[in-house]
Amino acid sequence: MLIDATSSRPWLDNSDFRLVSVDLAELSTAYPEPVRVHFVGYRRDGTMVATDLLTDGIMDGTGPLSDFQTLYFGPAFSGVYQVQIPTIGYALDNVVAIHEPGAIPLLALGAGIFCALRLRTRKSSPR
Ligand SMILES: [Ca+2]
Repeated sequence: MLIDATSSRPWLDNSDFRLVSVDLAELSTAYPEPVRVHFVGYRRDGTMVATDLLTDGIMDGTGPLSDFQTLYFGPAFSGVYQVQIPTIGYALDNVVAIHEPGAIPLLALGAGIFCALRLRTRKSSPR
């Protein structure tokens, strides 16, 4: 589940985001080795960002929940709209992300404020 860090609610729209953290665990006690999970983020300008997160390799319980650990992404993992995880053999939960409004809505907001200020200036200036 993708969780918006600012509201703690599930997040399902198509906006840009920054990945903050993820809970990862080894898949099975049959393979008690650390797992390197590769994440690739895609930005709308065509650039990508990638990182590897490594689990602790500790199978510290009989159930899967106690084997999860929270791992964090760096600040570079921002401005992405899609993430792929081309790794097999791990368990994942609680993906935390922060919504990052796109540049286009911000430009539209800036243009709206500029037009409103010009209209206000025009109305208040003497003729
Ligand atoms: Ca573990």
